[in-house]
Amino acid sequence: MVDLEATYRVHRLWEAADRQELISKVGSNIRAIATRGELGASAELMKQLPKLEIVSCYGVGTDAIDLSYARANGIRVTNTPDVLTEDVADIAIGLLLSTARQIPQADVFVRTGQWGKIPMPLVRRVSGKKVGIVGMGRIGKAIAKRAAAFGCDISYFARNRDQDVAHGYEANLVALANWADFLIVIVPGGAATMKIINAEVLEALGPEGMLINVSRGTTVDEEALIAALQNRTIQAAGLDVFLNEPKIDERFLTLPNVVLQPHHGSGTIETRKAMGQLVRDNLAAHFAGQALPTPVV
Ligand code: 8YV
Repeated sequence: MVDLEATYRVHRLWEAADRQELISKVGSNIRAIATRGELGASAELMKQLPKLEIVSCYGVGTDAIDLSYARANGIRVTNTPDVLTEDVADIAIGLLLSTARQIPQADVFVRTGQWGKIPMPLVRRVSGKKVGIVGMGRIGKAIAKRAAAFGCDISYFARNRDQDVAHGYEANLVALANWADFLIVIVPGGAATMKIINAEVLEALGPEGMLINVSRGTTVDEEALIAALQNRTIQAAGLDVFLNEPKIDERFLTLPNVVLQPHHGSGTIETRKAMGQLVRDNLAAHFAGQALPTPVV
């Protein structure tokens, strides 16, 4: 923000007590939106900014930006790919280890003085297991690389087989879930992937199966997931993303078999710096009339 303010006149919509009042006051002069992956930019917002030229997104996912409105109205859209790939893959594996080995629960076990009084319950192994990856884009590939280093057998679901990926391809998500011990979700959000992890997929994953979601809350049918965790239709889940973040469904907070993260996959100092730089580089290139470093539209 400080860096943006050095170059631009910045209006902080997210801090405005009355958003509509701010839009009425300055909307007709706004030429750029800087936004975040999970907030995006709706057509409703963009319609109120007649001079809008560019939406620069601090995140790789652009599912919350109305891309068809932007396209139809000559508004450029940029995102921050690549710089966050390794971190999101790290958190996927971190959540997998945390969920299977119950690292957060073991931490509580030590802190609350249970160690030595009762045995720590035995947990589940990760190494050598079957990992199903839902989505084989840049981050999916980085997750596969890490899972392979754990000696895991890997198979993936995607719209199309990727000829550059040597792992098994499964066009049927239920069949992948049935095969896998762990299902890791890393598809883009949006209409095409809405609730693809549904009750049938969870049923197929089974009572020893675990779900890891580092994509978007929208990709999972949360009602079905909560029921599956309550009834032990699946064993456990590790979640970085939810519907209605940060006001997530409170039932998640009471479930012992879920590890929760506050949408923090890209949340390292190193990556957030690089993401911020890319947001500014895209804006600078646009206003200098140069090619955009990472265009989406
Ligand atoms: C967020 C993300 O944008 O890259 C994405 O699509 O969801 C994240 O990196 C980030 O948390 C900033 O809000």
